[in-house]
Amino acid sequence: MQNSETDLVTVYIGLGSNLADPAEQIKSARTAITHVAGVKELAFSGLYHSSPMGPQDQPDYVNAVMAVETGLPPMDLLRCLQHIENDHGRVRKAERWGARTLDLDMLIYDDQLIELPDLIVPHPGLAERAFVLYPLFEIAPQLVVPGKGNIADLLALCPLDELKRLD
Ligand code: PH2
Ligand code: MG
Ligand code: MG
Repeated sequence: MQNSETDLVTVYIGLGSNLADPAEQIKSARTAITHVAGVKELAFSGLYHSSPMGPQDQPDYVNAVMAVETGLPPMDLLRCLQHIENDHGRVRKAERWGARTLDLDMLIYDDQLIELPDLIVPHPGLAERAFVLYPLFEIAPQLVVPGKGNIADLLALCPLDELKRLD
């Protein structure tokens, strides 16, 4: 069932960048997301410095998590996020987990479990990634991740790695 305009849900979005002034990419993406019609910012975490997951011959990342309220259905919101990635010079390459100017991942969409060819929610890597869990916990310490459990429990099982909050 699709959401009507009056049926608003909370969505968590993971932001990441490791090219072309990552902190500025994240801040600019925040502004762009806030300007999408039908999307309202609820919360934005601090910026976190993280070592790369995947290929190690790439720069460190800046990561953050944002909560928004929206009536947009998941695939419509995904298309908007992909559009913003493209506007930030995102070049899609074959290498998995390679460097990128901007990555916007839909982490959680309301209480839904979504398994579509182009969209799996909650994000499959969420529970294993310190650079997602810690900023998510910062803005939603009481969150229950659909199908996965309490954020605090997930966090307790996830090593901090080299994650550092930037101020
Ligand atoms: N994103 C990736 C690959 N590796 N590493 C960190 N630290 N942060 C990311 O956001 C990240 C990554 C592909 O989406
Ligand atoms: Mg990603
Ligand atoms: Mg992505």
